[in-house]
Amino acid sequence: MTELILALDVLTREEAVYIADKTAPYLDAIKIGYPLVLGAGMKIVHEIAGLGLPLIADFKVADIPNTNKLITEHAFQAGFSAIIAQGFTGSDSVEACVETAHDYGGSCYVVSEMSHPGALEFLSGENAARIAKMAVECGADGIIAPATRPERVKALREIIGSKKILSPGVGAQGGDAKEIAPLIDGMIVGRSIYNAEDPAKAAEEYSFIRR
Ligand code: NUP
Repeated sequence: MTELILALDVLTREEAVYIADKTAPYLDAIKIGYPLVLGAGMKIVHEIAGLGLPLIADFKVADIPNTNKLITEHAFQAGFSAIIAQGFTGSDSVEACVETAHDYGGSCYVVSEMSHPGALEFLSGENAARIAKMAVECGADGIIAPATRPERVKALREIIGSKKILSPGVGAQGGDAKEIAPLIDGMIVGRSIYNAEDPAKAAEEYSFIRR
């Protein structure tokens, strides 16, 4: 089974609560990042957590170890159950996020290769592979890999084995849900659900990946 994770990148509390509430029956988790917490404040996390779904903090944490630890602590205290960190900062920074997440009984996912075209300029190929290997060595729970490049997801799977792959890039970024779903553990979908006329129906249409 592949999980469906909503990227809740709307900007207001009202939109966030409405969309999360409507789509929740079809979701396995909700990912919240800067657009929503900057728009609605961190208190939105507590409110959305009330739906009972796991919440993933997409803060792409990318600082020195001490700052990474402080950010991760803040996220878990706010009600998140997982956090996404960048991997290019190196193993000490990643370890700070992983250890802090695990101290809270949560998970940490490390971005190995991003889904947008510009990702190919610096952080794909060999560098992405090195990041994935390092993420495993640091005890991360999984990686973020691009639904826009299934062949890269396959290559990264060879490196990380049974660790989880969460994959954004389906829909608005051009990735194909049917093609990517069998290769990953969690599919992250944002605009093609929250911008749909009927977000619940749009989320339900992805339910085939959960079977
Ligand atoms: O490589 C990445 N690509 C990506 O799109 C890493 C991410 N975390 N994301 C996030 O996934 C992005 O910030 C957004 O929240 C979501 C994809 O949303 P959408 O393209 O489906 O709207």
